[in-house]
Amino acid sequence: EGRVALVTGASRGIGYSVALALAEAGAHVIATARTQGGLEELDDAIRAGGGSATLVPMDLASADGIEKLAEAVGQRWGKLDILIANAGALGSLTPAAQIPSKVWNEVLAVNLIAPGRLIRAFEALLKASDAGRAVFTTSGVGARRAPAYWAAYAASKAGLEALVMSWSRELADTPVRVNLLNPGRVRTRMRAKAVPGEDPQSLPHPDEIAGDFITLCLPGETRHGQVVQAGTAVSEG
Ligand code: NJP
Repeated sequence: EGRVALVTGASRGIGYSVALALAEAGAHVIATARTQGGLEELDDAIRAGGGSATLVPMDLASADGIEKLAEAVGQRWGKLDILIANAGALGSLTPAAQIPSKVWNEVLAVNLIAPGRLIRAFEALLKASDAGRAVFTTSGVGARRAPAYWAAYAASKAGLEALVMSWSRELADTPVRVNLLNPGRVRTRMRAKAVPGEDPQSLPHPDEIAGDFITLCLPGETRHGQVVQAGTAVSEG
């Protein structure tokens, strides 16, 4: 109750479900993504459940959207209780030697640089909360498991983990708790693009893993600087 949560990648998939679950738990949700229609659908669902949201259509790769958002959040609430940095881009699965610059730019901008800019823009507001919580959506694909043709995505998630681990150490003596969550395989548009032909019904729905994000955001949560595996997940991401 009374908590303010920012969720990136809230227009569909995992972010949509996490945003809805946070609103159901009483948080005011600031929902961001590029697709207005998805955000509006989320807003309708949150309102139907008696919750409230602020929609911020934004390309995370754009020049100063994150910084402007932090300024607006600071002016309105003076704090941020929960940051869910979840937006992700798969790019295209391509031999490493043939990854187009456009793909490198998108994948690194969304998966690595945007989380870095979220950290820069929101650290002070998370510290202004009495129990600031940040959860970054990572993947089973990264430095330790980098399948052929996944080079750009794997490199971006490996970088994300290094970024968040390093930042978590800087915050060790503050009340802010920072973790990464590996959702495992989840029934979303990204998964369908990554593994065409897979039966979607064999995968958990995003609603089934939203609770794992919520748990990491509870004021009593003590985990910090960890890569947490979603409960229903199988070992491969
Ligand atoms: O994917 P999808 P998921 N600016 O494609 C947003 C990780 N993960 O829910 O802008 C702003 O349904 C996009 O919004 P829009 C994965 O790496 C998943 O599966 O409207 N937002 C949408 O809301 C990612 O970090 C699986 O297109 C941008 C969201 O991101 C996270 O889970 C396995 C954007 C993507 O929704 C959520 O992915 C795994 C931009 N430039 C890790 N680009 C899995 N599903 O199995 C994208 O290991 N978004």
